[in-house]
Amino acid sequence: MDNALIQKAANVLEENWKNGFTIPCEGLYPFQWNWDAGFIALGWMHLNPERAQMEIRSLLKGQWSNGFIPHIIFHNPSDTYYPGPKVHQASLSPHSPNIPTSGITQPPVLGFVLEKIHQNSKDTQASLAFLEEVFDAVFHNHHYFYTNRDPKGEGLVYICHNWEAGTDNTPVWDDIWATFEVPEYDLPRRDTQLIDASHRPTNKEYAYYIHLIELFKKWKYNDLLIAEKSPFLIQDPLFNSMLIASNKSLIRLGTELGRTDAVSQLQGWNDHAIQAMNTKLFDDALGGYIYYDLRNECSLPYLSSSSFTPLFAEIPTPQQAVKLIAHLKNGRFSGKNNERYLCASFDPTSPRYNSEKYWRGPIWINLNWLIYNGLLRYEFSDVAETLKNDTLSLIEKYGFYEYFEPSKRKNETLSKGYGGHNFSWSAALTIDLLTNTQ
Ligand code: 9WN
Repeated sequence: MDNALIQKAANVLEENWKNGFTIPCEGLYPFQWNWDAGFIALGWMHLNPERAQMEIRSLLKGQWSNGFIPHIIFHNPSDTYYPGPKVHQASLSPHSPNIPTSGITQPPVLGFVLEKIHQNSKDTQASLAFLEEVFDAVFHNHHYFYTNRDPKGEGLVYICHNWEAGTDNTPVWDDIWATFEVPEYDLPRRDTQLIDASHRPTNKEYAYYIHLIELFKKWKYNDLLIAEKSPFLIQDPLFNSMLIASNKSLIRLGTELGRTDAVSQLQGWNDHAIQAMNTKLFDDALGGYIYYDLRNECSLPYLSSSSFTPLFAEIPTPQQAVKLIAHLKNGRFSGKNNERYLCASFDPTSPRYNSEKYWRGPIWINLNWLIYNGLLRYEFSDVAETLKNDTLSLIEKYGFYEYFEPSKRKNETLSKGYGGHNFSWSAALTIDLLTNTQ
């Protein structure tokens, strides 16, 4: 079964490879996306290491002069996606490159992706040469975050748009949307024409997403103005965990490359960041990491799959880790009798939970991969095994969908996953799950 599944996954990546980079999904997402590129490179590293490097090089072509890496690089024209380059207008920023990009970012996975590619390499000399080529760019990106997105010097960086989170319409944002009004926009959406609209965000939610982009354009994507005025300013546990995990990887890689200054800078950021995660973003009563609304100065007390991702960066203390896994075994996320596959993207006991809609409940493969690897790091091998088996059985049954139904009972009646099909990171991470023995 493993070889056949790996072959099917390889076919998906091959189909989505566009001569230098990989699109997440034909039609639905026709450009290069930031954190997708990282996860996709982890699939390519097993199949074709040269392509893993090309994927990263292509992403870095979109890097801005201040170190910022956008969430979409528009390498190629396409009219199947809204909002495209004309809406984002990144060229309003003096830092933007000469290739069209968006002006918002996504979770910084590149640091740990580089380390995994390096560990997996059979040619150490070539791998070191590649690291020499890209290390500074990734370090510059981390420098950008800590110098521009942590206005109070707390060790935690903010995101200013829901698309920066990657978990685009998590119900956590419902509280934020309630704090401001948006005009009516003409929304020439393509996503809802391509796939089942009930799996996608509503037009009302899209109006908020577009409104934020319009504000940033008015401010020419100036970070100081965004920090001062953006109605959406969130410290996100997933985003910060990715940054911390990537810091740790860059520390190890930088040590190997003899980059002493960068390493001590990264170490300083990380010590501060880990402490802040465990004090400010851990909710002891809920037993998990939560978001903090920096604009309205309040915690957002909801559990989501992001709540578990600090495990991946080895942030939780052993006591905190025990609280986290309680939700995954006869608990809130698994259900009292483990009647759900792991891991729902939002707290299934919440009235805001919707098991079919985008990030409001369904299972996503990249989050499962992060949580699985995090559980292994804490030696919770039985829950890790369950999570891996759940992931692979959904993929095996339906194929490489974008997201999946958590309820075991409901799955008995389904013949498909949710969202886009032949989705690249679902394929890439399946390959890694089946290939990597840790
Ligand atoms: C907006 C590409 C991206 C993922 C995100 C996922 C979805 C885009 C969209 O697709 O977001 O960035 O248009 O819905 O939510 O995590 O990176 O796969």
